[in-house]
Amino acid sequence: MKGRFITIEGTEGVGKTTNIEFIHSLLKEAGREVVLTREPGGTPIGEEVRELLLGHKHDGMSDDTELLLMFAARAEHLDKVIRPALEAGKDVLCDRFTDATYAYQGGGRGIALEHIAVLENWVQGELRPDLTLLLDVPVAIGLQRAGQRSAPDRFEKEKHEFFERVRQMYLQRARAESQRYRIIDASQPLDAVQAQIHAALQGGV
Ligand code: T5A
Repeated sequence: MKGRFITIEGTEGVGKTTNIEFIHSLLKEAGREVVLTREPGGTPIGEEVRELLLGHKHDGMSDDTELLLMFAARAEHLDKVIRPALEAGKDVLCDRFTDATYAYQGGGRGIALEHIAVLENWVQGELRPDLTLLLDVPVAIGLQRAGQRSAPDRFEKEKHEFFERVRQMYLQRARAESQRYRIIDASQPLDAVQAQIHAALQGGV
């Protein structure tokens, strides 16, 4: 049996890290074997690429370099973790995936969506998430939450307008692919957010 590929998305500080363990426990309670992973990252090479992308050592990185590094890490992740798990019948629960590339590199940086689609088709073939939970909050609230938690990474140093474009691209994609996406109002208190997540998962994949 093939496993299900579930991704969690959203702008900075929406609560992905906070909620992913909750989702993990719901899936396990439902009897699923789950591989919990993240992007960029999820493999030794991917985690090294994550450091290049999020650290401040390469603050002047070109937009195309950033895009290609995201997909380099993703190719390794698919080969070593995601495809083997799905083929073994396990669910894969991934903190961010290619929707983040459309939102950040497409919406945020302004890279042509057609270029991202070429890489998506090359690296993923036909593989797409079965379900994507988009945690949505106004940008100001997300940045405030993220700022309280840790020092800003290379992305978190971008301006408010950048994250507004990221958020709008996520929402645009969610509306265009409503079969796959569930939009969660993550501006609510945590118990209300988790009630929405529970309902979204019960709705099936
Ligand atoms: N990226 C990634 C790209 O540009 N392209 C790509 O293709 C990919 C895959 C990755 C960065 O890489 C970029 C996007 C990102 O900038 P990341 O660590 O995955 O970085 O992403 P972040 O958004 O930076 O993750 P964060 O850890 O900052 O945010 P979370 O996980 O969404 O938020 P979380 O859970 O840490 O919560 C933040 C704070 O809010 C509180 C929490 O307790 C915490 O203190 N909180 C709430 N407070 C009140 N009410 C609620 N409902 C709350 N929920 C959480």
